[in-house]
Amino acid sequence: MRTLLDPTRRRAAPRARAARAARSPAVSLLGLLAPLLLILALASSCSGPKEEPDGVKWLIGVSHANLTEPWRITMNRDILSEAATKKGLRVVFTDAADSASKQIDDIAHLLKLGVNLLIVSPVDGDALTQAVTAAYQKVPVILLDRTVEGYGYTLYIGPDNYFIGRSVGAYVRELLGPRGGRVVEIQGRAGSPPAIERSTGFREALAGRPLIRIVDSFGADWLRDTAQDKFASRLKRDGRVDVVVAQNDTMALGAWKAARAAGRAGIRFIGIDGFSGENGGINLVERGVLTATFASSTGGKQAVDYACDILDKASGIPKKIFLSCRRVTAGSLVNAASHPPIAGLGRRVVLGYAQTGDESAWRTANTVSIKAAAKRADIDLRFIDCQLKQANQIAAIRSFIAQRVDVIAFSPLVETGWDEVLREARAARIPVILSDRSIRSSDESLYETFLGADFIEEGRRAARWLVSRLGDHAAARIVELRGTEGADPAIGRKQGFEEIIADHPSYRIVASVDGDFQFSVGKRVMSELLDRGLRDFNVIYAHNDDMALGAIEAMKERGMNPGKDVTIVSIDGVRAAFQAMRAGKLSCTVECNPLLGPLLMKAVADYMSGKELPRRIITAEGIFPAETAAAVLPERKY
Ligand code: GZL
Repeated sequence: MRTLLDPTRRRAAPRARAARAARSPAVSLLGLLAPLLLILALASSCSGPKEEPDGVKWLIGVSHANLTEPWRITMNRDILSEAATKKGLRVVFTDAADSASKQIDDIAHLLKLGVNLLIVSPVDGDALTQAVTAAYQKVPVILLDRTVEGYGYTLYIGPDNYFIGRSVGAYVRELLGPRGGRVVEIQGRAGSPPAIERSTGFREALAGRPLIRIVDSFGADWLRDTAQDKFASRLKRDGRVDVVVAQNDTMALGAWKAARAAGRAGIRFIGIDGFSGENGGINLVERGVLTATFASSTGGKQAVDYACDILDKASGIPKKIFLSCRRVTAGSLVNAASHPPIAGLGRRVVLGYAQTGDESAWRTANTVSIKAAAKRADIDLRFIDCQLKQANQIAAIRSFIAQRVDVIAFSPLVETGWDEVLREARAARIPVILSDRSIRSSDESLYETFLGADFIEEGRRAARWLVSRLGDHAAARIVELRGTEGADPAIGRKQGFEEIIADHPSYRIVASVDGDFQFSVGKRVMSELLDRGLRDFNVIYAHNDDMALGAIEAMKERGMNPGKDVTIVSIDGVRAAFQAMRAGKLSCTVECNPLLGPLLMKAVADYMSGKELPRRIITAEGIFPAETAAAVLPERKY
């Protein structure tokens, strides 16, 4: 592995030239003096096009925001170590030194260099939006840590800062117990998204515990010395502190140093990051400096992993990945590394899947995808169709526990009512993956990951399209056909839709009925509304295509003209919706991708091979107005 300065900084250069540059020792010396652009040559397992004579198949450009913060240095290290496991992969780095305009130049330069894929960790999401979106027209782009406006990128990978904040809060509750105590919060850079999200999650987790008081909160720019100085003066002013929660380990260390210099014992320090190595969070917990750290990965490894999948055109690439975090305390250090590797099993992995039922075309496609992907991955799938009954899903999960399957996955019919059975799975040490729909529970540890769509965003997309079609001030009288009462997608799609129309007072929901995500129920409830005389509406918003298609039938039977007199927008994007759009009956469908099988099997395999799963995996989706139907229909996969 060699790290070198790129001599082509000012000139466009083909990949082969970059490869040659990486082998020049003279350049290596320059690299130490002026680390503008660094090149790394590695051996790899990405497949891809035929290897060039110099052994390079793919060139990946990485544009860093800076290489000074410990987080970013570790991210860089993670990228390097993961890339070192891949064959024929070369990585080129740039460091924007925290300047957005420099980063825009860096991206242009990397493109000129002929990179096959870009990994960008933006200095500032807004300022980088245009450059990233333009780059995405040319090559796949993975965003790391921060995202840009809109969807002009291939994949976003970042921490779930809100979840990290909540996890820290839950720990502080445990630590201080019912007697409570005084907490000082040290935030990162004031106003930065991770600082805000961590703080919000933290405070939310402490809600309802008035005896735990956040007595002070200040920013220290993610830096140890700043935290040390600020906490020293805080202690001078008022030394009554029980716990310090710092938004990274380095600042926690700074605060600890200040306490030690002031001769203060008994304060407990909590950090976030959990890096390995000297003065990393793990080491600080080992030395008793920190009571706990919350270890979350930088996403560097995952970015390289997915880069290879993207370049190899693997199926099931998600749109967003939010990484998980793990609490590390002195007591949990021993078993910090988690699961058994698949190789040690000596048999096929067994996956139990409790499906909701077969309520819609989306669900049928989902089931086919899961079964096919399990077969392809050689996973022993035990699949139960739970016929739209929560009790059946609970019974299915219990039967999987009794069979001692390796992993349980399910699509929860409704959000609540799962705690008991999932605690049983946890007691049996069987990991649970939520597929397609999520649950609501105060216990975040009941499942490993949730993979599926962003339902709130789907609702927003439907409403945004409607407003763009009818106009900002149109008198829209909307009939809403809701999905199953209490189901995650029904709740999210309603929330997102209402959020957007709230800014348009002329948009009103005049009727909202439960259609249970089914064609037959959608048709029945729409028939009932019409038979009761409802005519004063000009929009239908259905939480899935099947209900919209049922409503279309009901209207046609009553001599109405769906798609003409009434604008109809629904969610899913199944073939039948495209056919209805081509026939002029449906106006728009917002895609919700049911092809979750490959993502699920990847998650199962990753878990079994000991990798930490992300907290949330969000699928890639589009929006299709009727005008696009004829062109898109032939390519639809479901
Ligand atoms: C969405 C999924 C919903 C689909 C319906 O991820 O849960 O359930 O939109 C389906 O069509 O029945």
